[in-house]
Amino acid sequence: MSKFRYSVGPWNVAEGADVYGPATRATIAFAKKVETFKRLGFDAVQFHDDDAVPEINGKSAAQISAKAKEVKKLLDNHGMAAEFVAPRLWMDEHCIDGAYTSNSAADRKYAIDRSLKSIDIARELGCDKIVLWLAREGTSCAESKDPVVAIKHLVEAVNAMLSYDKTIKILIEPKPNEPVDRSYCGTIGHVMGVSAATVDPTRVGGLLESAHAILAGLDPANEIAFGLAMGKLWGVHLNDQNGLKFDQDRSFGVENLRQGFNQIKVLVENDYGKNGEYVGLDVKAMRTTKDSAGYEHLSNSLTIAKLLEEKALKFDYGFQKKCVAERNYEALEMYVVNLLLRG
Ligand code: XUL
Ligand code: MN
Repeated sequence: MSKFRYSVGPWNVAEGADVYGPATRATIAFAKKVETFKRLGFDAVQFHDDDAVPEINGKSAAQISAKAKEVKKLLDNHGMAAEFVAPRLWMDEHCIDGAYTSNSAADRKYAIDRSLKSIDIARELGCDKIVLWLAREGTSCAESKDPVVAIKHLVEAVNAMLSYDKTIKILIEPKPNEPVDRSYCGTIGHVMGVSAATVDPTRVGGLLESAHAILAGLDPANEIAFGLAMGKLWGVHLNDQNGLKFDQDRSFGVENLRQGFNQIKVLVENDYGKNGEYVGLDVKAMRTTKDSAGYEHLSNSLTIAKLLEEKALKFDYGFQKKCVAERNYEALEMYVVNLLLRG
């Protein structure tokens, strides 16, 4: 029995298109995905704003609210909660040069207005978390933006959200690159810096994605630990990543099992979830996957996470202490490998 509640986004079941080739799987309707997520053992759905309210730009406030209410009803019918809403700014024509850090004042305003709409949607869905994946906040041409001004614009945008709704929480999801080459907010440490600079740091925290930490050359378990130590780890996107390349969103634990174990271990040790946080997955099926296996990356990730949870609970802290006292980390390391391989 897992001590965690798990969440997943509708984009985690996709058609398999990549930048070099078209879709390889059929589209599945949102309602069908929610039903299947529930059956697989998930408790909550993660949303982009336009996952909940498609074609958001053309809709009035009343239309947005009506559509969000419909989605809430669907979630209720399946006994599912909404974990967060994330404005999908990177897809919009106004955000070609970034959103909150765009060089265009009009486009920065668009980005903030749309983020406030995400807050309205979150309220309708019954959740109090907004996730900001800062996809295009940075540069590919380094000299195209004043980085100091841009980072201050980022803080101003978060302040605008905090002032709009006095109880909303903002979770920044850091990523060092992709789609931009140089991100302004690449690690959980950067997130803490932005948080401290806002008008209400108590409502600005982080969501750590394993693959993003690996892309920054960092250990995801330590990044999770940093957020936990600051009391600001309010979400995670567990997945895996084979080294420094494009963002792979592999199934959790399939590339580096020990690293996966240590992420679960630090979450278990610190009673993550005690304030209602979910263990989110952000995993993608391989393009080669057939329709018939279109959810297996999710069920596999869940199984691996739960098995690692069992391993974390079995971890022998007495033996660990002995190894530390003797400074025999060779023995400790072998113990961990044996725990993972033999049980
Ligand atoms: C992108 C990524 C996003 C966010 C949600 O790398 O992880 O899916 O998690 O906007
Ligand atoms: Mn993510």
